[in-house]
Amino acid sequence: MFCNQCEETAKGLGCTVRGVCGKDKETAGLQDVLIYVLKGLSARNLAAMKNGGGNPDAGRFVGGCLFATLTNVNFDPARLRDMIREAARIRDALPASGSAEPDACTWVPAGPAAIAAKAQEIVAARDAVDPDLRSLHDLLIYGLKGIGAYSHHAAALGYEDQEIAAFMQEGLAATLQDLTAGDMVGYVLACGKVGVKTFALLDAANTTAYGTPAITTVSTAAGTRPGILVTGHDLKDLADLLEQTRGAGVDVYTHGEMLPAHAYPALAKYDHLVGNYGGSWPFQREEFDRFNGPVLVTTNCLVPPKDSYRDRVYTTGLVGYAGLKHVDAPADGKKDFSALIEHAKRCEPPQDISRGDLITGCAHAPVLAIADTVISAVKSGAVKRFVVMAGCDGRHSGRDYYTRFAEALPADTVILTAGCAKYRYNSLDLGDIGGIPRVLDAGQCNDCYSLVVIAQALAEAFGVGINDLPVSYNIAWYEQKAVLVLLSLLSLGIKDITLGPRLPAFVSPGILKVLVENFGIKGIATVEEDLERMVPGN
Ligand code: FSO
Ligand code: SF4
Repeated sequence: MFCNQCEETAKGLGCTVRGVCGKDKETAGLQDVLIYVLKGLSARNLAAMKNGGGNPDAGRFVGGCLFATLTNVNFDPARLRDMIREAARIRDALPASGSAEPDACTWVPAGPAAIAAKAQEIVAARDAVDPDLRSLHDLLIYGLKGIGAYSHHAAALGYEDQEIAAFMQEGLAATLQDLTAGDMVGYVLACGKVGVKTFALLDAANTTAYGTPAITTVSTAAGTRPGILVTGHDLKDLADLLEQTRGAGVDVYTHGEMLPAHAYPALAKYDHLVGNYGGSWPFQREEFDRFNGPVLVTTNCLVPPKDSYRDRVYTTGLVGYAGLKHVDAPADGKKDFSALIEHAKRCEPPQDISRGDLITGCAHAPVLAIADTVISAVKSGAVKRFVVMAGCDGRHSGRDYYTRFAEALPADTVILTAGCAKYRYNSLDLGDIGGIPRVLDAGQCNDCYSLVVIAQALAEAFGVGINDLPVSYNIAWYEQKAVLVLLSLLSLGIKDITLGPRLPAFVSPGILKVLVENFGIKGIATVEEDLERMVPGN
């Protein structure tokens, strides 16, 4: 196996024996083969569409499969094998696009041995590719995985966009062609642009379905009734579960990236959505243990479970892990959570691990509603700088850098955040500036879109360019959705982003040079050095 797609990749180079995330060799190979067949499917479908035919539903399928290969989503070989078979079936139902089709368009996943051999071949073929070109291929594929994930969430709420669906297929098919590094740079930047479009689509889907978020205080205290913990990013799963648990005598708690759900009126209206439990995904093994009740995992990040709570974990959607219970989506889309709800009733209430109240819901609409206050605070000098500290959390102890950085920021700075990186500092008592919380949490990682909308509105209000605002970027990344966030920020022309805790292993020295020279990307150093650079004269 070879996988280098996340920040925690072995030795900062690549996982070759077993993933640090827990992904084994077989699963890694199946994910590689799935991407390979998706490339062939995409090439065929694009050719067919050019001729007025094609499969209009292929984009949705491709997006879902890309999502399944994202870090910490699907560890289940049987499910991945089914996806490979289905991808080949959809591909083979399309007309061949000529005699010189690439192998990805015609190769047949005849059985486990053929798939395993193909997986080995795919890894070996990487060595033959120029390192910079390979780096651009990786960057594109990982950005596409982000698009696949976010477009899947939007599609669950009925929001689809043919341009986004087509771009996923164009990007995949591009990696089969003999393109120059320059061409591939074009695709990578286009991926960022389509990323912005995807974020906007999901924002529209979420706010239409669940209302405009409001700045909300969320309790982290445990109640006295049995509970169900919902983790991941899928708001629809949470909404359906809340409806099905009405009057059932159990409480529902959010975990990790579900925290912003409390800010949506159509979700907050349920009295039995009582609070947020625990922190970010890397701490789930201790927290799920202490929760005592069932846990519904709607998306990443799933960490291989401990035996002590394994029977209480239910996966759904694209999440998979052999041996865990899975809640399927039937054809009518209505998931049945009754087994999980009955399970909860037999459980003890959660142990209390509260960390005080948390503030969330600082999305573009509620923040722009107080734009006058924010603008006056900047003009008066009460707010000297905004620091965007969005992105992911992770396991490594070095991530305490972000806690120390947040603590060291001067009292006249405001943190803008989204994603699970915030758990490193959202329970610190950083106070407010004239009523503006010093940590403005826009929501999930996809709500980085809100941060962009806020920055664009501020730039317009002050009549300056986006890079001339008193805003610094100190982004933490872990998996491929954060790669898409980064590409989207670059596509908007945002410069001088600091990225950490480690730079991506898949960025070659040559491509890093391009990113540094054209966009001013930097890695983190010490808190003191970075503070001096990002908040000059603090
Ligand atoms: Fe966190 Fe995991 Fe949202 Fe990522 S839960 S790390 S960017 O998958 O998705 O922020
Ligand atoms: Fe390794 Fe990350 Fe890939 Fe898992 S997702 S195998 S930890 S690089």
